[in-house]
Amino acid sequence: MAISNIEFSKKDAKGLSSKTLRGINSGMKRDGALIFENLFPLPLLKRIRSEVMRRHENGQLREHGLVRDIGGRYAAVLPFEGPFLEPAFYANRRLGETIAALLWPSRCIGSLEVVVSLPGSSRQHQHIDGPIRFDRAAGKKKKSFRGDLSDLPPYAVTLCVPLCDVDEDNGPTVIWPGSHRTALRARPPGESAILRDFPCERMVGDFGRSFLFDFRTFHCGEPNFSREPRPLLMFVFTRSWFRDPNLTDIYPNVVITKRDLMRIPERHRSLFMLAPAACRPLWRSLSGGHRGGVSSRAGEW
Ligand SMILES: O=C(O)CCC(=O)C(=O)O
Ligand SMILES: [Fe+2]
Repeated sequence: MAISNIEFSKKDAKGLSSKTLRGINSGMKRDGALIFENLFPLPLLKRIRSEVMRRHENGQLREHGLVRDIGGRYAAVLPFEGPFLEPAFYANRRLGETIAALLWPSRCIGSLEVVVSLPGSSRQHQHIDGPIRFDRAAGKKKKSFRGDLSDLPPYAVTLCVPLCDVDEDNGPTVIWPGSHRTALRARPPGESAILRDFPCERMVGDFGRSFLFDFRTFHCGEPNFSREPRPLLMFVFTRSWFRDPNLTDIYPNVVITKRDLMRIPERHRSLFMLAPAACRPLWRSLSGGHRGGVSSRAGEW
């Protein structure tokens, strides 16, 4: 069965209807993934695309935001600036209510990245984004946690927004729906078990379509055979206690200036709790600032 397509209707305008919420919850439970046809207004997405392509073309993404670069596919953290500061983006009502249905009451932004798959990029290895493991040492051996964690509710989800039309040739993301229930087993499955046990679905579609997946859902990016880059926005939401193990060596994961944070309406501010601008720096006078980031300079993060 194909990944559920959530089409928001007029009934969802003043709060998601119980039918839509049922679709969201049952789709995530069954597949660990959902597709949205009309989450963001197209004019906003066009502004976001121009902003991302400008920063890609002038080299800023690589110079200031680079997280990883493998096989012609690079990921960079984006700052909350320009169109990303529009409430219609970060506090989009339909998105917020979807995230609340999955992670409420403790949710925050985990990161905002763009993955640019360049012409000629190769297939990415099949993976999940942020595993949680409870292994421990038993003498010289590793002991896995034997309990069944496959029923755990989501702890982190990624909203993916391709910033172009995506077809079979220009590097679609491939998802193995249902595979999220296997990721936290005592022995996580290998690639061949996932290929054998789950169908795969390519996330192709017109600009404007987006998809959401559980951190435990196996996926990968396919090669880009076209002549154009394929930019994919990855907007991560997590429970407030979760930290993405793939981002431990970068800082900050959420970039917003103190000034812009103060302009975010108070009811949305907790979304940005992982930004240095949202933290209270301690011991400043003795240590001379923390990691050079949370300094006493006004307006800086
Ligand atoms: O490039 C893609 O389609 C997927 C990228 C991805 O899964 C990742 O960077 O973790
Ligand atoms: Fe990934």
